[in-house]
Amino acid sequence: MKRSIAALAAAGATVLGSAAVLVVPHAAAAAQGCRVDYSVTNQWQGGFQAGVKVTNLGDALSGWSLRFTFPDAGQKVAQGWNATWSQSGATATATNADWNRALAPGASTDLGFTGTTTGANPVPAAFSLNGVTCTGSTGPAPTTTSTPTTTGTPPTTPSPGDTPLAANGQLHVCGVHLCNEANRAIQLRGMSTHGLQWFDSCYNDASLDALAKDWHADLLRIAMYVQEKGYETNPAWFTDRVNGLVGEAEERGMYAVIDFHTLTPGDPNYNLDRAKTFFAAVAARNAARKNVIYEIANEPNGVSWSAIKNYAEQVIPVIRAADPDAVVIVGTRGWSSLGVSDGSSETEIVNNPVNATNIMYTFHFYAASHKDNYRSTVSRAATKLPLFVTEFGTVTATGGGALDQASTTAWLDLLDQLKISYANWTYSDADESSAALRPGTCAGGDYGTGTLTASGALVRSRISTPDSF
Ligand code: IDC
Repeated sequence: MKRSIAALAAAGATVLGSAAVLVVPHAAAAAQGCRVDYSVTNQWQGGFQAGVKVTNLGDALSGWSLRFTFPDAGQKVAQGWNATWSQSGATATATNADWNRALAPGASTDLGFTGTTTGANPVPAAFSLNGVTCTGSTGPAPTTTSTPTTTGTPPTTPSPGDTPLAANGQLHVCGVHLCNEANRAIQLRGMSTHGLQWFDSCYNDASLDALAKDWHADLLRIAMYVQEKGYETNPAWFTDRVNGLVGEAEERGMYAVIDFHTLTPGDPNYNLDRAKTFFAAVAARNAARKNVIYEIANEPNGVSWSAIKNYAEQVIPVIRAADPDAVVIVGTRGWSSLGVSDGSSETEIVNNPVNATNIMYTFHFYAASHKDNYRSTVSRAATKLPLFVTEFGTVTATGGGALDQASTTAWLDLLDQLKISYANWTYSDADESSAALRPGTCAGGDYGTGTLTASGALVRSRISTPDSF
């Protein structure tokens, strides 16, 4: 269901002409106008989710407030994002957040909310921006007959299944969080594979059973290197292996992050064509699965945020074309440090976000190398950006060195508090201290707790505690 409303109300002519004199009034009122694209993106018994795209068709705005009216006061905004939301009677108001305060002529910003409804059609009317009505329709007429039970397949309220996937179903981004089908903010905790080109033998029935049943992991991140003897050497094999592991995770009720593990070279655009080919294939294969999350570039480095954003805006549509509702995670500057390792910060993303919805941004840390200044960046950024720690280590950024238990604990406490999902590097028996399994484990085939390294034991003790879904 989509509704578009457009208006350009020229409030005060700016130019007056006569035969020979052109008069520009000194204090001409600003031209104002707006268009709203409102779509109900999901609906279920008693509730719905809506996306609201606001386009400024007038002069530049340095602050704005959007109002609209529901058909009756039975519809209520429950949780909104990318604006401050309030409601009085049937009228809802969304006021700009700090970072989307400025709207240049022609610029748009995407907001959204989840709402409750008593069953009537929840499409509102009478949109106005700063008091100026947004009128005229440019999109398909709204559906007026839909009810929660007749629009598509209503997502079932997850019954408290005994796996993370059964309990949560299809995930989506809600504000700065990852939410389950019931719109509850959740945190997923799990493990990352090592490079499949080197440690493929570590991912088998016994090891994945241990991960799901003994570790109680919610998540398997599938690290598919592109270079270093990875995907580029045999696209068919790697694509097939990734798809196979998505299925193995699904069978065990775990989510799967498909990690396009770019590292060297650091500019993801180097692999743009490969990424399009790969994601078109895996998104088509996994579109009907609810357990898939796409991570499009592991660790961009030596490259600007605008180059990363450009890459993301080309790869995301390829994924959406095949699998429209999956969450996509975008790597960040400076080895996915939100720019900090490059002397920058999250501000460049906040000011210039990727033009797409249902996305999150990657943050990575290695506990012995990245400490307080990185933690304060994450605390601050997490109020504005949806973050996902798709990779972290308990050791130094080389993947080796001593375990830093204090810093790891500080990090995981912070992520728990902020409900930020994470995966640990690595569920493998690599001969390096970041690996969770002792060297030789994968050849031996026993994945019991006796095979864990110090890092593995520490991370398992965190991951295996009950989830709060
Ligand atoms: C490291 C592996 C190491 C491998 C190297 C190759 O641990 O065995 O030889 O990659 O490139 C990252 C990367 C991740 C690194 C890891 C540790 O995403 O690929 O793995 N790390 O250096 N970012 C920060 C640290």
